[in-house]
Amino acid sequence: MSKILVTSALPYINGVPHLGHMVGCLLPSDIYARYMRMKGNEVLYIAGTDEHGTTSEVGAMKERMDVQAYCDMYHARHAKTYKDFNLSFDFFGRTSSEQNKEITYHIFEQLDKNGFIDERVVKQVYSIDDGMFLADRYIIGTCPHCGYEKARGDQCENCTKVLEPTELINPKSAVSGSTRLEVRETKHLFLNLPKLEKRLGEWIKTKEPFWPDVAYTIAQKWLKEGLQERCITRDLKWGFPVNKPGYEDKVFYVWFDAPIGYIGITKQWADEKPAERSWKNWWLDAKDVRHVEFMGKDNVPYHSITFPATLLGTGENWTQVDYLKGMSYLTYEGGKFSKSEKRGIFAEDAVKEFPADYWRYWLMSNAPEGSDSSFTFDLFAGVVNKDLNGVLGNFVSRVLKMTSSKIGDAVPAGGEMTSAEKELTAVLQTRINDYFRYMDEMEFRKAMNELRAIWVEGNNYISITEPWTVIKTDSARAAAILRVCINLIRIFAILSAPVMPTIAAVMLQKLGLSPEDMPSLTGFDVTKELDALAPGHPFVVGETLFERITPERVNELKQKYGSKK
Ligand code: B3M
Ligand code: ZN
Repeated sequence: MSKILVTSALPYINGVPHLGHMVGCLLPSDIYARYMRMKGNEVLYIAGTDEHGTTSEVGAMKERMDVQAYCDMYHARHAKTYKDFNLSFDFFGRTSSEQNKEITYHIFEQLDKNGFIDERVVKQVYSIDDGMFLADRYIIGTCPHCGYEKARGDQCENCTKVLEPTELINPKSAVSGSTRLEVRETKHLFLNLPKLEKRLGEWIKTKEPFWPDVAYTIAQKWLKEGLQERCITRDLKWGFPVNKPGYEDKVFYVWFDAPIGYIGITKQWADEKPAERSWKNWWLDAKDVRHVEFMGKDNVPYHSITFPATLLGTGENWTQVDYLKGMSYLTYEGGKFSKSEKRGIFAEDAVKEFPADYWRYWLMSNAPEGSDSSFTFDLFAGVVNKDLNGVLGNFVSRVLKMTSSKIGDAVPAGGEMTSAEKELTAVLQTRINDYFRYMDEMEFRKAMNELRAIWVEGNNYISITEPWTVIKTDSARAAAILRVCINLIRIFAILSAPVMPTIAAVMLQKLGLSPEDMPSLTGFDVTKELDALAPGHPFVVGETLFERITPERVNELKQKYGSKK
């Protein structure tokens, strides 16, 4: 058993998450956490809302709310959505918590003491019409590197290059659209990344075999371009006030305290039950912890460069990332998800239309790993109808109905096993091993493909053995076949549980079992598991597992959530 710390990028508090956010970090981290728990590991799965920065100040301003009240409201809304999506966080916290403030202050003090913090007078963009200094991301203009016209002042989301807002061509305020911007002088604190570059480079080398290409390539690109000092303070009100004399009226930059949030949120979790839980066991001198992080690819530089460097600069032994899973983007009906243009289905609406497990399975089967992938309602309906309804749902109802009507509502007794079962066992064991290997490697599309192939083996087996024909001449043999099939339902439920926990529980319930009865996935032996439900074990046929999505419904959904113009 190992200790695995699983973190998902902390979604910005402003606004509500859409399917792209779900598939980019929250969902894969949940599936991985559930899978690792089922293998018998000690897992701590942490996430929360990223609450500081201008995004919240501006969001609150737009909704005419006090920033704290605004964050409280959206935090609750995020938490509810993720609960509806069945995300199994051990704790869902907030970067604005007292615990995070305490740790942020500590880390800053260490960096300052060790000489990695520099004071600089900088020229910053002030918006005359907005009456405020504009945070980098609130200045929009053309990227000087790739020409993308909607680049933000902190980073170009098209070429992922990190920018200074003054580099933008034709800048304007994203708050008001005003171009009456002027550059004013203000004093700020900088993290001296160049001084940490060598240490960071050495640390990254130790991670090489464990980092998927996308993360490693992005980190290497940054190092090759040379690291720049990064400003870690801002002229804002909402945030942690800087704990250094002369800077009391400024706050830490959101990207300084957000990743520290993983630690702060772990402390929130520990503080709930201090007698049983320790945050330090996971974060400080915690040699036995493997830390796996999930995020969209635009977040990779902060997690592979800035945050690791921040932790290295403290001189303390913080848990660093061991594996970083970066995801590409999900498009919606051929374009971008856009709240302002009312295009795209948001997570809280998605679960009102269909059960969370439909989304979970679709999103992971089509995860944007390597390259972007595209969501359309046609594709979604196709997968629900074919894979879920046609393959898995159909197998379960066919087997249980046939057994119930021909033999009775219990696992049938008697009959001989033949070479068909031997072949089934061998094929399944190979496929299941592959499924586990892909899950271990976080290759989710491949894992889901394998999971579906495992369900298909059930249908193949029943087509080859034809229990409905056999029963007319050899009722004992038919009983043996159906006994194997009912045990397959249990196996399918167990294997599907990380991705479809609710459906898995319903399948188990039909067999009089609950998720607590599931065996560990470590050492999962098909021969043994095919014998788990003994003759006489009762079952209920119950409801069908999935609903079919009709073409009419697909059209309705396209109308409702926006489609290609
Ligand atoms: N809030 C960006 C995002 O939601 C940012 C991630 C922080 S992770 C510490 O994509
Ligand atoms: Zn660019």
